[in-house]
Amino acid sequence: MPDCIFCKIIKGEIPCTKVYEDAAVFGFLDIKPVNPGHTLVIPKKHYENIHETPDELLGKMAIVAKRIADAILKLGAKGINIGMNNGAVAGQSVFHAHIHVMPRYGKDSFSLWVGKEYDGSEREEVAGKIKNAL
Ligand code: DGP
Repeated sequence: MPDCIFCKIIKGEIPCTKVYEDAAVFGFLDIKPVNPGHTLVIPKKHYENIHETPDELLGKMAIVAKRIADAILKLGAKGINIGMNNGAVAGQSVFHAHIHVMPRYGKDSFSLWVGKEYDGSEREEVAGKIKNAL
């Protein structure tokens, strides 16, 4: 994709700090890390999000994300958040699929969502709809 920042990074047209590369998957440090070591794992081929990414490739990305998370833990992180934003409304700002691997140390600016309550039969209804849509 000519205008994609991450495609340009893979092609070497934009510099990055690479931590991993194989035939299909690329890993590099996020320019705005939650904490040092925050890594983005991306497919070399352009897919916009999780929905477009073929299952086998997504599996390879997940395995690389786990390996990087294992390495970061060995270096002293106390935990790891793995995240993927899909769609602008979900916070995706770069539309080339990527998994965030985020080291956690206990004190940082990262905040998790606050859950809300279901109304009446809503929980069963939504579960039924999801099961039917699978
Ligand atoms: P998201 O909001 O999930 O689409 O995350 C995109 C991430 O990409 C964001 O945390 C910042 C990072 N990012 C954006 N542009 C660049 C870049 O040019 N280089 C690097 N290393 N990271 C970038």
